[in-house]
Amino acid sequence: MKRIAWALVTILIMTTGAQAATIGLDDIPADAQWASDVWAYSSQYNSHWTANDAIGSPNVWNYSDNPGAWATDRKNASPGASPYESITLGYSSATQSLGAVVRENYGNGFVALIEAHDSSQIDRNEGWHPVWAGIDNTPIGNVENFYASWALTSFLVDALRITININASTTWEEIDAVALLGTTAPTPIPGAIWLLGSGLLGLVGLRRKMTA
Ligand SMILES: [Ca+2]
Ligand SMILES: [Ca+2]
Ligand SMILES: [Ca+2]
Repeated sequence: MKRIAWALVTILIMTTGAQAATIGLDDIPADAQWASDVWAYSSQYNSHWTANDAIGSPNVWNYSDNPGAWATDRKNASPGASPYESITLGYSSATQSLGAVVRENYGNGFVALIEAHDSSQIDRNEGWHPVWAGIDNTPIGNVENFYASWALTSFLVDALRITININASTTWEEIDAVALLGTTAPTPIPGAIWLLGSGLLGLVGLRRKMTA
């Protein structure tokens, strides 16, 4: 029994390593940074919906196909083609990081993978670490701030590569802005993390009872 309880705790700790939720702009901590420059992108729609449109603080306020955001040159992938596209954004102050906020303004629910770049690696093709992968359940209908969190990196992060699935919706998938979160977690604690936290405390309590 004791062994089973600890296995569950271990699984929960591993699970809490990477989480996702949506948060308000006001919940983004003061030490978060909006992207300062574009390192790379797989495609961009045209001179209006560019990778540069994902730099800086948010400027899209309505759920819409909006030239204030980055869009890829394909609305959807044709059958058999890869539905994945990416944008790589730089940040002016390298920092340890525990999360990111991807502001989604159209076709929401498309983030598939986030990688963080170790600033000590000068070669921009090297030093990439996957920090979040999973299901993005961001609801459609409103501009949403998708918050992905992970265990604080040991290295300083100076860029994020966001891989999106353009088949997440039948319309365009668009990113208005991307924030790199430093060492301060957003408050209030998103629902999903809170629930897992209570489960973890519950199991620790259970273990105490059993060994008493
Ligand atoms: Ca634009
Ligand atoms: Ca699409
Ligand atoms: Ca923008």
